[in-house]
Amino acid sequence: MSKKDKKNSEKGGGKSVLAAPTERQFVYKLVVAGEGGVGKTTLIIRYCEGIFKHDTRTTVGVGFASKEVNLSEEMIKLQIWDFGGEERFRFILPAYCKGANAAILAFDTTRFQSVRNLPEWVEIIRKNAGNIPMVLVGTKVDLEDKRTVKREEGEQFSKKNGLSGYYDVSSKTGLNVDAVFSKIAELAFSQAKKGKG
Ligand SMILES: Nc1nc2c(ncn2[C@@H]2O[C@H](COP(=O)(O)OP(=O)(O)OP(=O)(O)O)[C@@H](O)[C@H]2O)c(=O)[nH]1
Ligand SMILES: [Mg+2]
Repeated sequence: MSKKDKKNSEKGGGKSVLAAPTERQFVYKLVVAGEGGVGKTTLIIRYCEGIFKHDTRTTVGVGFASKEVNLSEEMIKLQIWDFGGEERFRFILPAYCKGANAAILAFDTTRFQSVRNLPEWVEIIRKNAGNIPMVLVGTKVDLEDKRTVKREEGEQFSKKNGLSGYYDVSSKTGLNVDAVFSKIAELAFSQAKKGKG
């Protein structure tokens, strides 16, 4: 909020102070990052539309979605930026990190290489968005037979890199999908409050 807006809102927007207060809404920018094919777009679709889409296409550049979350009586709108994980899009991502309030970092629990590359993603985000809250997710846990990365390894990476937690997720079964985004909304909200105080 600009100084002028703040002053106006304190004065009741310069109009009648008797006007009924409108519902407050907090808008936060969330970026979702991680290697190509780990399931970022599928996770976002599962969260926003409640469906498992098995035939997503590679995200070309960056995708966008948004959803409102109700967090203990506050309306929070998440603007979700879905990063194309393929190497060829890497150069445009720093610009999209700017102003982000929180991040979801994803790797594929069936593909060890996607964990190896996590430090690069942490760096891209920290360098361009600062020290924002970040949650790590290990995707596709419904594919139990193919799993090569254990939950403990995700938890360890999260701790070691100062992230705000780890979740096993499945966009197929829906496991932890809502929980991850609720956690992100909560973290972005409390971080913003801290910044103001
Ligand atoms: N079984 C299973 N498959 C999944 C899950 N999540 C994603 N997939 C599959 O993984 C493939 C890649 O998913 P995407 O969501 O397109 O991956 P992405 O991370 O957005 O990839 P980029 O856009 O290239 O960065 C798709 O075929 C999905 O159906 C899951 O939870 N379970
Ligand atoms: Mg995608």
